[in-house]
Amino acid sequence: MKYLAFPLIFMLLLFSGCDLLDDDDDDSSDGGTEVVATNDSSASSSTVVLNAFSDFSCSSGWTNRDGALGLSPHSGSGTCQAIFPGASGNYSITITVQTEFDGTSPYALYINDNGAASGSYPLAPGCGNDCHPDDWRSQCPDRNVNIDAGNHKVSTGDVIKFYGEEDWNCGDHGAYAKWHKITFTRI
Ligand SMILES: [Ca+2]
Repeated sequence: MKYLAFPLIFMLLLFSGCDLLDDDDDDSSDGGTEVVATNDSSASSSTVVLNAFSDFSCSSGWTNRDGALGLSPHSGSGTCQAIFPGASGNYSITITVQTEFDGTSPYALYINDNGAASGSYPLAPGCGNDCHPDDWRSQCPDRNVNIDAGNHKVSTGDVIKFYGEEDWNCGDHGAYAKWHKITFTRI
């Protein structure tokens, strides 16, 4: 066993370094499709995580914005879609978004083109209505928020589609519908 310890520790260090590029303190937005399932017939816990960067095919205009997948300025709106790889069942769905101080991006979630959830991101707190803080990165930095998208029946092979839209709340700068992942927790 001792021969395994060094490679393991080395790999852990490698993986932990991946988060250094993110400017927020959220956990793991990187990595591929993560399917944690039990073979237990009760299927009491099973979680599927679809990563914005690695699991979705997106319309043009999406790019890495401050560590999240967001829209390029003036691209308007865009969609990303993925095929649900998990087992069919009822799931509690959350969308992890990266909120900004200068806009509340509209978003929507569709399952096979049926609307499952929609709304607008909250504002990242700290700057009130001040559109031009001295240093937004320290005063009102982006914050990751889990948006509750409700409970839904999802089947293997369903098309999961995310829609996001820019919001120019501050005239010369705004919010770009930045997001990280969609998590499906079996209920
Ligand atoms: Ca912004």
